[in-house]
Amino acid sequence: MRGLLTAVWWVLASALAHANLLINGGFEDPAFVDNPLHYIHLTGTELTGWTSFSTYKGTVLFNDLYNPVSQGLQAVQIEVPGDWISQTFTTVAGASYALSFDMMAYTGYGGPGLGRAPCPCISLLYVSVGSASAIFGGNSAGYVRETLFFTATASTTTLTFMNPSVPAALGNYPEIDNVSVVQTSPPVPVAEQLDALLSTVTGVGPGQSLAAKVAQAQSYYAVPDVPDTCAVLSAFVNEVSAQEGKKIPQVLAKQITVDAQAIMTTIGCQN
Ligand SMILES: [Ca+2]
Repeated sequence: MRGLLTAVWWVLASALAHANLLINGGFEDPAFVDNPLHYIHLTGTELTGWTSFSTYKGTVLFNDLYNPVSQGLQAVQIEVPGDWISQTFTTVAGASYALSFDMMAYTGYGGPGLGRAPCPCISLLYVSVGSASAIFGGNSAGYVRETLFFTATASTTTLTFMNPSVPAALGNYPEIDNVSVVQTSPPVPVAEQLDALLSTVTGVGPGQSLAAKVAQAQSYYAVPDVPDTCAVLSAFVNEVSAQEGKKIPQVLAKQITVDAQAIMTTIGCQN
């Protein structure tokens, strides 16, 4: 039975693998009637599927008479540092995903390359999704497809595109289009996640305390005794937090915390 369920899961997972989990990733809705500016400003939730935040006039939804779009008839520009758009979508904790999007910089400032004042014609975009975040650079030469891989840590995941607060010299407008999130692999079984966590923390921190806690969690989970598995993992996360930047390097501490919390989410620990 378990083999059959696994087989069914894999079929479902492969079907899911090609489905875009985002709504309106091409920014075609709402379609706007062209005007002399060839764009409109959107605030709040007018951009279907997305939430927008702006300290100025809003997210710029434009057509190709303003600047090129990479898909369909419209794309967005996040004009002011600190402004963002975001969308929350359904995920499976522990599953892996790929976020892809097309990005460029506004050509009105010249370019490609460094362009003319007030360029450089590079736009920067801060992207945050699931357990991953990164800053991408766009160029006014044209759209480049970017990809960020992430692992979901909960049943929903929020994607945010933000114009980072950078020096005005680098403040050209980031433009994005054709955004998609697809699942690339099903969740790793909890037993395998615990094995991986044990191997990551072996030799990390003071004594064998962290490794001992993971081994204890493995014993409880094998019973299965979920409440005690949760209690041990919770104590593990607290110990990592107490040692972060001391006996455990900060980056490693964050990583093993995310890994442990992903397991806790998957098995349904009540935080
Ligand atoms: Ca589009």
